[in-house]
Amino acid sequence: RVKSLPQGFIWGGATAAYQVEGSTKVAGKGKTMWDDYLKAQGRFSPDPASDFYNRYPEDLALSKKYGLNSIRVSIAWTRIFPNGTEQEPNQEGVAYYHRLFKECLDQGIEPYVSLHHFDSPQTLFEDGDWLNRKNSDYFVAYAEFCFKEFTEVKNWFTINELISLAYSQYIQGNFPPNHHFDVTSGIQAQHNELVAHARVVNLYKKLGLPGRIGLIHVIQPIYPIDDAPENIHAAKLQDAFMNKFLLDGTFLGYYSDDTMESINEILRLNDAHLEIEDGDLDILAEAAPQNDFFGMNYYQNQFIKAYKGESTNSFNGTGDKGTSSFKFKGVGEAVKKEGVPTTDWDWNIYPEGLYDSLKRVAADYPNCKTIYITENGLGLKEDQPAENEILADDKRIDYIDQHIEAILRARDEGVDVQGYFVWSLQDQFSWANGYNKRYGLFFIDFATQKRYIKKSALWFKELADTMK
Ligand code: BGP
Repeated sequence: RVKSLPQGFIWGGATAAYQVEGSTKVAGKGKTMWDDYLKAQGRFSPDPASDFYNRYPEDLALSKKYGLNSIRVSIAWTRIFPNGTEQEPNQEGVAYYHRLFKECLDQGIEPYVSLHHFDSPQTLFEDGDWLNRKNSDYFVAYAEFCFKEFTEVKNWFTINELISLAYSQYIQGNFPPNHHFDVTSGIQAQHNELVAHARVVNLYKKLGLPGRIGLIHVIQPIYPIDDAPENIHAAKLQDAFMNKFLLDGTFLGYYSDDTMESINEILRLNDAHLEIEDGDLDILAEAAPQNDFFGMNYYQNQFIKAYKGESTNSFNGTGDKGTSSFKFKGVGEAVKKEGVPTTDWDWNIYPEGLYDSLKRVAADYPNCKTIYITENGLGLKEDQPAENEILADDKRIDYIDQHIEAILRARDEGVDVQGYFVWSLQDQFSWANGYNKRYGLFFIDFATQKRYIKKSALWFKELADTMK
């Protein structure tokens, strides 16, 4: 059953600063938008997370041992500029990332580095986060600092999952500031983040730096639940909001008429509006052909049915199967499809959606060159293994195996996929789910921080060896 990976394939594990580092109050670090929010919520703490701040050498050694050649990490903006706005960097934060990158390179693990992974500085968050365009100036300044400082990094991502941030903050309401169906903010945040990304890409290219740069979108392909015309239309609207608006802006450098027709219909039905300032589209157009690569995250698809009532939703952040619902006025309602399995968090398991998404991006966006799958994986509730026991996570292996299969199929048909990062390298803190949703190749006992091997790590190694 073991397939083989193409020579030179990027084979890595993914992490994000706030989800793994812990140590949120040390060495001059500033608060992110999560610190006070999580404290007030009282469900779970971002400390110690996976204690990666201290234990990165151990996790990198494990990565190497199990055949990984790359890692996704993010820089915590608030370790470098604690308020997001300072002129002078926090040297302890700068030194930490130099140590981390050095350890990666010493272990032969190539770092792929994001500048923003859901962790806006608290001060900027209070000032409107991405909705306040002034904050993008601070983001560009932070990016420029990182490019000039961390010259050992050759692969950059600007922002991780622009849609998830906008959607979770302003539509689904499960990220601070917890707005539900605030459609104006939900679309404006997408646009503003995209312009910020484009400004950073344009800057990177102007600086003539020797590395590569791109961004990360999660793609959730949307399928109508059946062939009824109203359901097909609902799926088209939801797709424009979740995928096409950002893909167009990123790789066409403008929002196509077809996309704007759908977006405007959604805005009209929800009394919402989008402001595109003079010059924004020039910035997008300049960046579109300059992305060196595209990071695609993929977990699941959505099946959609038309919905005309008032918007309402409930988020499953506990793993109690069947507790989620999503109904977006005039757009659609998420429904389950018979025969498509779901996780305890109600996520569809649908590898075909990854194949379809790769084919779609390759067909519709010629500016999208090399693709890396920058996240894909399965969240499970898992029990503490016994000393020296290897945790049997066959479900995860099966999930990853089916998705690798989809990737290799798309590749055989000409889609330029050059790598895969599993979400996640080790068990981590999950934003809206806490610690019981585990994704890692390595199990962590969060109380002692001891690492245990899961069977999926062995499977990963076996596949890595096919490249030899
Ligand atoms: C992506 C994020 C990650 C990660 C993952 C799993 O959206 O980029 O940060 O958390 O999804 O999601 P969750 O933790 O909600 O299960």
